Amino acid sequence: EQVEQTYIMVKPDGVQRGLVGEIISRFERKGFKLTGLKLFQCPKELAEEHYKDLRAKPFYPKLIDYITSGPVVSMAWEGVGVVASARKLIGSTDPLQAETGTIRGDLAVQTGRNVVHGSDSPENGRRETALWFKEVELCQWTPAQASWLRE
Ligand code: YYY
Ligand code: MG
Repeated sequence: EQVEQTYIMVKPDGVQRGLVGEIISRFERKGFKLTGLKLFQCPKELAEEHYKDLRAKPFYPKLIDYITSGPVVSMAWEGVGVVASARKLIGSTDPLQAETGTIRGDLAVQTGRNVVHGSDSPENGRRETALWFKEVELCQWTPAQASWLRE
C-alpha cells in the first residue's frame, strides 16, 4: 500500500462564504493526515502554473481571475488512497451533478464557484503539493490516532 499525497484547496468562494472549517473537517474526520495548511493569496503566475493543462480552454481566463480573487486555504493531505478518496469527498466538477453528501454537492451550485480543489492523480498530488508549499512548510508527524485508523 502506497502512501500518497494530495493537494486540497479551499477556493476564494469557500473562504469568503465561511466554509473553511466545514471543508477541512470533512478530510479530518475521514482520517487522513494533514501535513500542510496555510491561508494564502495566490499570485497570478502560480495560478497559471497550477492550471497550465487548461490554458487552451475558453473558461481559463475566468478561472485564473477566480482563483486569484481572494485568499485560498492550501492544504496537503497524506494517506493510503488519499487522492481518489479526496476526489470522492469533493464530488463532481459541476456542483449540480455532484452527489449529495459530497462537498460540492452539499455546498455549491456552479462549476465556476465550486469551492474546493483536489489533485486528480498521485503524480499531480506530488506536483501540486511541491508547487504550493515550501519543504519547511510541510510537517512530518504521527497522529495519536494512527493505530485506530489502520491495522
Ligand atoms: O478537477 P476539477 O476541479 O473537478 O475540474 P477540472 O476539469 O480539473 O477543472 C478545473 C476547474 O476549472 C474546475 O474546478 C472549475 C473550472 N472549470 C470551469 O470553470 N468550467 C468548466 N467547464 C470546467 C472547469
Ligand atoms: Mg482538476
